[in-house]
Amino acid sequence: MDYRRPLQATLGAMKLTKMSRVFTWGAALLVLQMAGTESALNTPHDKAGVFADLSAQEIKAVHSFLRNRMELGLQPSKKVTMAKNSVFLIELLLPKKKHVLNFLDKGGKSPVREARAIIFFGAQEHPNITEFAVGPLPLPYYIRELSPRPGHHLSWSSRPISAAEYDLLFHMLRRAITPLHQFFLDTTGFSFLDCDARCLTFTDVAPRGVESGQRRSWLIVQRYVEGYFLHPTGLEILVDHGSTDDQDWRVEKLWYNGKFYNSPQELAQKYADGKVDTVVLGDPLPEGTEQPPLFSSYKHRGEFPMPINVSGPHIVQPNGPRYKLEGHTVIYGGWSFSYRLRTSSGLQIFNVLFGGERIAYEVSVQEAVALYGGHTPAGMQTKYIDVGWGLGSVTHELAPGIDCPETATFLDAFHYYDSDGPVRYPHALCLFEMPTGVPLRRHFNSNFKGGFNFYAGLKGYALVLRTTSTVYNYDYIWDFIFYPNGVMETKMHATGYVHATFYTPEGLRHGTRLQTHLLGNIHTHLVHYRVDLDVAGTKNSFQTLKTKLENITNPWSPSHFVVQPTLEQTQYSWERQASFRFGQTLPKYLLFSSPQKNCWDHKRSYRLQIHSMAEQVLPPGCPEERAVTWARYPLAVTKYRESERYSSSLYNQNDPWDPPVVFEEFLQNNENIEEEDLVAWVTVGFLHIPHSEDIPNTATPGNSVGFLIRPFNFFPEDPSLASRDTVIVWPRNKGHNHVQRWVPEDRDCLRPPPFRYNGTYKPV
Ligand SMILES: [Cu+2]
Repeated sequence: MDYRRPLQATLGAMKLTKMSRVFTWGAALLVLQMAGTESALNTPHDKAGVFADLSAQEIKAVHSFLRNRMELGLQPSKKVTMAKNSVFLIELLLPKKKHVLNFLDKGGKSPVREARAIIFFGAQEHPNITEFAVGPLPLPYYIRELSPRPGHHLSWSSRPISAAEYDLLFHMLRRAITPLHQFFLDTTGFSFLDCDARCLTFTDVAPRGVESGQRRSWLIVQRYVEGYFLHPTGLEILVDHGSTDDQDWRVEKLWYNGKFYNSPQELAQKYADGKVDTVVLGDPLPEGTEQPPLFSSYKHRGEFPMPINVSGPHIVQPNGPRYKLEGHTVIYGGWSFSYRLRTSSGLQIFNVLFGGERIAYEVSVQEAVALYGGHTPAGMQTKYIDVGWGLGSVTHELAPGIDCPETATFLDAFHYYDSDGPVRYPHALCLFEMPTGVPLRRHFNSNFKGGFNFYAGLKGYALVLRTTSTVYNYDYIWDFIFYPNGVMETKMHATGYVHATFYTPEGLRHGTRLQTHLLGNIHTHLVHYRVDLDVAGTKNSFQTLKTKLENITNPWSPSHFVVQPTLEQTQYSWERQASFRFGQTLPKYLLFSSPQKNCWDHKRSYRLQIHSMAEQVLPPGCPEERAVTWARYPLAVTKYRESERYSSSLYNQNDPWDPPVVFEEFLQNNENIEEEDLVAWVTVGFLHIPHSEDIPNTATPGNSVGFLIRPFNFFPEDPSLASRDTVIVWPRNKGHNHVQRWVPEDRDCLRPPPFRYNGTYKPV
């Protein structure tokens, strides 16, 4: 992951000569073809280091630079107090696009490399959060304050929760609910004190309160067993932990099995008096080996009618990978792109080229939210806005053969998030080529006499860049997929444990009973992507195509009518016009066009195709909706602005009432979008009504959403014609048919390396 690694001389430059050149591209000829004449759009891959995440050394350099600034008064993040100044996050601060393009395309100077550092200033009268640019890397000597939004101050209460805060919360809770010890033992068999294998834990939900400035969290008390998210005890506790002095933290309220109590003492007293409607939970860990596994466990149970005890098919790659990884740049067939795993928000790709031409400058995950309904206070309170929970940082180890094929290249990531130095996340990303299982193209040319004139097919392959985010109970799998025909796809698969609350009959209005004491709450997953398309240059326009029926007199039979579709094209001039609300019909063809035309006089375009079942969840204007105004629009097209690079922030979760980033404001100036540098903002998602088969986990089939960008009159013909994976069969009258292929048939089968999984992530 070190971007400064020396690069091979063969990867000098790619030549671009309009459209013709792209057809000489092919996977087999990859490296040879990349040595060509310099041209404006060439991107030597060492230059792509501008997009590379900070290396461990760079993070250390920034951290020690900050620690040495005595006026900052920094203390370790792990120090268990809120009243301290500490560095919460360090990540790459992307340079301005115009500087990067000047560097990549015009031989301009390399943009200064800078870090974004977030400091929590808790050790002062008016605690605050301040963001800084620190540079230049690798040897920083300056610091500059950054403003997420002019005139907006980051409220102290908007900061993400830290490990130190959890530590304090846990200790405070243990103290505060001591009066409930017997109540816990009687109703759950578990406790917070002296509990060994039978401990209680909690899940906190957000937002934390009902208005800006608050930090009041509802905690769901759960039994700490395998899959504890599915083991609520029926008790939920509201804690005010807004003060920087944890001695001020208080339990404000409790909810138990449908009723509210004002204090742990009140609940304990009423319980002792026999005035609490208790639910005694069965033992989830009964003694004896004959017991079936816990319902929340991964251990297999039940029988398939036809048990299969041998392993399934594998991907093998006898000749090694057909993609190349140079630093943070991936080269595959006609594709080349750079990637980054942004600690705060997640996976991003940059400088996406096909056949040497830029298709997109950036495609990136911006936010993932899950908005819930429920009868319990925690259920009705939950609106998870996951960047505020470290969405980009919780990129845990991928398992070969399960999370990615065994043949994948696994890549580590370094995050500085609520730590005191870089933490290595081994195998956080994987990159692999896979057979898609369906031909990219095929045709059987029948002779309609029991034979054929020819058969031809192009094997279906795709390259996948994948990472995951495990946000407590839930796992998101993030994919960027590249096909040989110039199509790129993004996908989010949802899996992991559902967010669930204690079952009461009233809860059925908001979800499904999944176990004796478990309600799976309804929720909607929404994901926001930024798609900075640069379709053959930065000057693009947005237009849509749809069909309109016409009813005309049949020209060859005038007494009859012909009803048929016609093309209806709409040009969009203003941001507001190109912001499509949920509920409005989105035209089928969403086209981002270059002023350049193809040889048939059509504008060279890329089409955005959205695969989603999302709808408007919160009515515009309701209090917390301000944090997720992007979720009003399945698609909004804006003019590129440096100040509009992210649609959400680390702070939107804990201050959704007055967040620093409000996407709606990007549209307020209603800029002209004709022949401008355009950005498409795409919201995808789905309603999740939990069902019994979400036990133990939500499964990926059917739970993925995303979008594709597809060439539309961009190339004169299908660019996958350059692929050598085509097979053509010609019939022969005698003997075997003639098989034409360009890649030798492979009968070898090399074994992939044995399964290994470490599962730890450590400071470096
Ligand atoms: Cu879900």
